[in-house]
Amino acid sequence: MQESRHEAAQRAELPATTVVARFQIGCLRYLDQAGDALQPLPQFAAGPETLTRMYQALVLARAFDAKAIALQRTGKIGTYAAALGQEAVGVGTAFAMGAEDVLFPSYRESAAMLVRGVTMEELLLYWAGDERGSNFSGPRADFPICVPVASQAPHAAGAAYAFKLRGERRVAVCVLGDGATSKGDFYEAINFAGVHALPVVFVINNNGWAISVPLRLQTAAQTLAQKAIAAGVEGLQVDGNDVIAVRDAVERAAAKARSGGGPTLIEALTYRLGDHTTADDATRYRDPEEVKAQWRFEPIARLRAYLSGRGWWDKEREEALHGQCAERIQKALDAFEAMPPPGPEAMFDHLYASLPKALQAQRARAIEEHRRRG
Ligand SMILES: Cc1ncc(C[n+]2csc(CCOP(=O)(O)OP(=O)(O)O)c2C)c(N)n1
Repeated sequence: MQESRHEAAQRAELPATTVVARFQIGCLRYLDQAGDALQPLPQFAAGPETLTRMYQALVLARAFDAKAIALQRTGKIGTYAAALGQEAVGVGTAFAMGAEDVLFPSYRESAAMLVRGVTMEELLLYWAGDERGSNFSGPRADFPICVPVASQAPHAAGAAYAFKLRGERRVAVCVLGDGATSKGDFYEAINFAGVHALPVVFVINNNGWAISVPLRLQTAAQTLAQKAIAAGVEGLQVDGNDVIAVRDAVERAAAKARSGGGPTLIEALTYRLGDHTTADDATRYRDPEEVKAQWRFEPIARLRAYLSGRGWWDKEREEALHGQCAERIQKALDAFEAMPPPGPEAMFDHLYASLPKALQAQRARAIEEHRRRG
């Protein structure tokens, strides 16, 4: 059919494309790699108290990780996922949370869990395969360690939905790896969170690797933060080796969520300095030069340099802190080793709200057999 003069005129006036939206992703950083402030620090960093506590938490997390790896090597616990180099993501996130908020951690978040009040003994129990380690004496509402990649994201969105329905001013904080942002669970969770303006903060612990898969093979996107935009969620990057920046970004996102402002996705840029887990050997797929270069950016030396530069930290305090950490870890280890193993019924007891008949019979048999063997 021939085009009318009117249609032709309309077509001529329309530009070929129209820009309907523009986005930008910012990256927040307070301390450079030498520990010098790049801009005025947030209020919590004005004096030595809070920053010193954050520093202590970083050092404790690293010391705990090192001990856990040693315990795995001697067969006392199972496979362990350390956070060497990524401690600031966990510490900054946990310091930004209120006691009433709920953490949804992956398996690499011991630093955050320790700050939240999960005990080292509980963590050791968990990694030794004892589920009593997930029954936190401290943060009772925090979710247990999540090993299935990204499956904690819908849980977090669901909990945030419940907070909203109940009118509770609480925030769900979900920590995921960069590889987790390739999963459907992640997209479903951020989409749901965006639609319902839920009080949830997603923190992407972007350590550059998903086991042996580098980030460039994980996504073609320029940033992971921009994935939020498609869900109508605010997305930003933060220097994940700058604990002040992590805390500030998560604190602001949590405050926004608490006051009804909806979800935020924060991509924390960091680097995994160690193996994926104790079952991994990263030298098989990663250039040692890359790792060496990344050590210059690690978070602990950075904060120590800032504190020392202000006269808030020195060698004596550093030595004393290492001694205290070793002592605390040893005490937890002693308690862990003194803990009698769970009975055979433990593997049945937390599976179902009410155990199906067939499993009830198996449970009874397991207890009986265990009793007979003494
Ligand atoms: C649903 C699911 N698929 C596969 C795995 C096996 N797996 C364990 S860790 C991992 C990589 C995760 O990488 P990332 O999300 O970047 O977290 P990181 O370990 O680097 O902290 C995979 C694929 C799993 N645990 N769960």
